[in-house]
Amino acid sequence: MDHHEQTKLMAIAQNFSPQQRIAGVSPFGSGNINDTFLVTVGLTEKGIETQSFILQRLNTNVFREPQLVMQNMRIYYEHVRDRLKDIPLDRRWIVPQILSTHQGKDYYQTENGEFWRSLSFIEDSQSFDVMENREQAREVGYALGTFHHLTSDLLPEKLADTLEGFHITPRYLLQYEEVLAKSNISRSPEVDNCLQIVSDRKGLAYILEDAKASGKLPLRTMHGDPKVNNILFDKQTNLAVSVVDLDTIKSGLVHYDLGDCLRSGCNPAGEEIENWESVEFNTELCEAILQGYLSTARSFLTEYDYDYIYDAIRVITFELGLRFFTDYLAGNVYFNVKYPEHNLLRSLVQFRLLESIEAQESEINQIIIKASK
Ligand code: ADP
Ligand code: GN1
Ligand code: MG
Repeated sequence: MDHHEQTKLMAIAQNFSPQQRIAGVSPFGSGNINDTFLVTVGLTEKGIETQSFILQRLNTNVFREPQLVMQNMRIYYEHVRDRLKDIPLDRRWIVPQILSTHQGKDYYQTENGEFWRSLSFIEDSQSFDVMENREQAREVGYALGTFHHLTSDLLPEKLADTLEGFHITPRYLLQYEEVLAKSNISRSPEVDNCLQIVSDRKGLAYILEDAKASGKLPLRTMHGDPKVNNILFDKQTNLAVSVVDLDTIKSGLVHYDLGDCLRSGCNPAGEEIENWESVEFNTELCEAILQGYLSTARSFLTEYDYDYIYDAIRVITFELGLRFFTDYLAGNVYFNVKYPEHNLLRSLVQFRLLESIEAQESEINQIIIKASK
């Protein structure tokens, strides 16, 4: 980050902390959508750094109505805060707080339309891009189950839809077909592989939406983006302490959430690995995530919910592969990329993960049956 950028970010950060001297701003985390920074604040004249907060530039190309994102976050925050006051959890559990500007607003907009917000920093925590062992995997399952448990009485219709079509898999298929028809992408074995995988599996796109339409799966409050690096772990205890990245909370199927947690948590090679052919779905981690999830989510799940867990894993993996591939074909307009083929590589990873899930269908189903008992 150059000096000019640093000065600009410090001035923006100052709006969220008018009384204190901003000591520094540095890039933080590894998200694909927003730009995240850690701000350090010097509380004394000498500027000893004693506090931090998170500063984020919302991607307004993705979130066209960012005020609605903040409205949802506030509804969520207040709901969960009140619930935890009544029935606290038996562990450290933190809901990121929205910091107000000195004008009392939940966000700050620059003259050129950039949309900034700040959140309290969850101290002594860290996130992981991949799960390294069963204990961690169990914890991400617990964290998602806790999120669903704490929002099970938050009426989903109170939440605005901040990203139309998000996790409506048939919509992504339609978009893919439109983009493909216009694209003049050069063919390669990798591109052909992706084209074939999508063409063989179009039916997958309808499984969860059909279950929703027929009333088998109800609408609930969902997180929308519970991949493993959106779960924070306490550095001292190694226990999950928070769920972050709350931009996509909305009314939907919790299956997309559980599927997303499993597809990201059971891929120890990670989403960004170059050697995509080595990607495998790890069933031991799957078992641990499900055990953690069901330890808190069992109370509100129905018989049908269990029936669709396997489908949820393959549908969301297919959906994400399709989203990355479509974005590659469209010229990388949605996900942040580091080089032009980045989204192609990401889609190959997800599609290989999907093949591994399909190859282990009966084993995964056994794990689901065992965990549900
Ligand atoms: P993106 O939408 O780009 O993924 P996130 O909101 O997930 O942005 O933030 C990126 C990363 O920053 C997260 O994966 C997490 O590691 C870290 N992070 C976000 N919010 C907080 C917070 N309040 N406290 C500590 N770390 C955070
Ligand atoms: C994006 O923001 P981030 O990096 O946590 C994306 C998710 C994808 C994920 C894949 C709003 O999540 O849907 O599953 O990338 N978020 C949005 O890494 O599109
Ligand atoms: Mg994130």
